[in-house]
Parts: sequence; C-alpha cells; structure tokens
Amino acid sequence: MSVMNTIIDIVNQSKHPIDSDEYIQYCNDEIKKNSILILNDFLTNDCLSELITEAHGLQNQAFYCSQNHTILLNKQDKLSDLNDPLNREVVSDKGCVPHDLLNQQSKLNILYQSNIFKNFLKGVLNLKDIYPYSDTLSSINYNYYQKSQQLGWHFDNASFAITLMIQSSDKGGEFEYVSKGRNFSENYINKSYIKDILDRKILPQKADVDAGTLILFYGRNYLHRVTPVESKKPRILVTLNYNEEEGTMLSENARLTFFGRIN
Ligand SMILES: O=C(O)CCC(=O)C(=O)O
Ligand SMILES: [Fe+2]
Repeated sequence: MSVMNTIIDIVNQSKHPIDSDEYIQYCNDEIKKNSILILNDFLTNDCLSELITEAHGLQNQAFYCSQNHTILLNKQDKLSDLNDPLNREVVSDKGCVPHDLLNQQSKLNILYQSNIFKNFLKGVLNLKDIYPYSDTLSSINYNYYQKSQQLGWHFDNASFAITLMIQSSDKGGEFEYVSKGRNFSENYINKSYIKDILDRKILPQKADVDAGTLILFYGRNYLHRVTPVESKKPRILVTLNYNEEEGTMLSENARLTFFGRIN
C-alpha cells in the first residue's frame, strides 16, 4: 500500500485536506490568530475506532506518575514566597504508554512518519524541519487520565505541542488555556496576569474536545492545564512529539518520571 493510500485511511481529508497548500495556509493563519488550532473530526471513523481499541488494549501497561511542580515545571522552592505565581505548587497525575509499546503497524506510527502529515505540521507551525525523538520511548505517547487525575497549570518545555484526542471523559478532563502571559524567546512573563488565572479572577478559555480532534498549540508561551476527570470513563489522548533538531532524546530523568524506565 502506498503512503498516499495509508494516510487516506487515517486522516479525514474531505474535511482536512492536509496536502493542500491552501489548507495549510488557512491553518497557519488560524493558529497565528488564535494561538491554538483545533481540528475536529481529524481522523476517519475507522481510524478512530482502531485507535480506541489500541488505547484500551494498552491501558493496563500504562505507567502512572504523580508530580507536584510549579507552572514552569520546576520543584517549588519552599524557602521562597509560596504565593509567587511562579512558585505556586500544582499537581499533575496521569498514566503514560511509551512509544515502544505501540505496534509498528499502528496508525499512529504511520501518521507520525507520514511526509504529508509532517509537511502539514511544518507549514502550519512555520518549522524548518521536524524529527522524532532518538530514544525509543518519547515520540508517541498514549496518556490516560483516570477519575480525579489531572494536569496542573503549566507552560511546556517544548515550543509546540500536538495532541490527538482518542476518548474524552464524560465529566471534567477539560483543556483550559490562555493565549498570553509569556513570550519565551523575549524572556517575558506576566506574573500578575498569571496570578489572576491561578486565582480564577480571570477565567481561561476552554476547549471542549471530542474524540478524533487534533490540537496544535504553542505550549511554551500559553499557560494550560487539564481539569480533574470526574467520570469513571478516562480521558485518553495521544501526544505526537517532534523536535526541531535531529538526534534529540528526552532526558533520562524525564523518561524515568513519565515512563518508569529509560529504555
Ligand atoms: O492532555 C492534554 O490535553 C494536554 C497535554 C499537555 O499539556 C502536556 O502533555 O504537556
Ligand atoms: Fe502541556
């Protein structure tokens, strides 16, 4: 089967013609305007059901971790002002299935490696090139948020994030975000704005994300979180993780934290 045919089985191209220059330009305009790109029904129905089955099959191999951290993903400094918005402590807990547990033939591997998809991402995100992680765990991950699990407010270390919703929870598990507050490259951070978000004096934007939705966003500049899941049905989401430099590995520390092993 050609790559062309395979990507046709995966991406709902009648709604999202990702190989069209006009569509790439349209998505690039959208993400510039809104700082986030939310593409509903990105996957074909067949592909989504296949991935739901895969996600459920792998669920008992997920590694669960819980972490207390600050919004910049550091440890809270107990000797400094605990009320400083950059030193507040939040909690993140979720389960993770690393890349090496996925079947080679998984539609996720085919999508992740597809030149059409990578070309779309590069065009939309204005990237010169993108590369997989060179460790065996970090490129594609299934994330499971069981009842009461969440991701606390944070800025990502990576400049951009790509997620694919596989199963949304019935209650809770909402993606909340704001589109200002930090400019990483200019070393700018607006603490009072962030404080108002943490204190809920300013309400964030909310994305109600259905299964099959692709999200692209600049997670290093935009504060975001996942609210605690309140239903028995877990929230299951895939992160597709690329790097702008070839040969990048996730640090051993981070791999131990998120996957429970380094290889
Ligand atoms: O689960 C999500 O929707 C967001 C994931 C996220 O923000 C992260 O993994 O850093
Ligand atoms: Fe994030």
